[in-house]
Amino acid sequence: MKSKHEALILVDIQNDFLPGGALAITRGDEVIPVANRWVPEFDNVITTQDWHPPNHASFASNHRGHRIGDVVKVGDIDQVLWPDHCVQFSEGAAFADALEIRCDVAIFRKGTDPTMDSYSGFFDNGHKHATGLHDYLHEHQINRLFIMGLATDYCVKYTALDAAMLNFETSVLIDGCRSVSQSSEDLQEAIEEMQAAGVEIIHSDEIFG
Ligand code: VGL
Ligand code: ZN
Repeated sequence: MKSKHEALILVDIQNDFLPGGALAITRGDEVIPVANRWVPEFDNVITTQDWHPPNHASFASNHRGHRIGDVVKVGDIDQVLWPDHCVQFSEGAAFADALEIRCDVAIFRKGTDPTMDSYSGFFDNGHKHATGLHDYLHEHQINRLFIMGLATDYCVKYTALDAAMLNFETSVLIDGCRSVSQSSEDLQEAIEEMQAAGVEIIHSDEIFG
């Protein structure tokens, strides 16, 4: 690694996605040591941070008569309803304590618009508003991305799909990801969707041995 043109993107490694958190992902904490092993290998480390206002449209609590897991229309977009999570400035929205990120990490917050969710680190789900990540990568002449974090089937997948669509050479470090769905078919589907878009799926062992 250590090429100026490469970046590591750590997706949403936040307390609420870890065991005990508001939107706990099974074994989500296992991505932390993988991240800590990769961070020193990169000149450019970027994190995304799910960062919702309390009245966010993705929270079931903001839809009377609906429950977590329901799918509703928000505008013309299908929105899965989640428990309240990653509320701005809350402990749940903070990065995992054990994550060893340097103070020079670049942070891109997403999901800040109360009316629109944002799984991807690049754009909201309607592809209307950019987070600034694309401009940042362009300004820093970064063309190769390694992506890992939470969750494989949501924010990692959509970040990787947008990265490939924007013509970045994109790899997902799959051992550094965990999924919301515990179905192996759902995981396989997410992997195939990324591969079909040109994303390379790799395992840390292939690089570290
Ligand atoms: C995520 C659901 C809701 C994620 C964020 O980080 O994958 N999933 N908000
Ligand atoms: Zn969210």
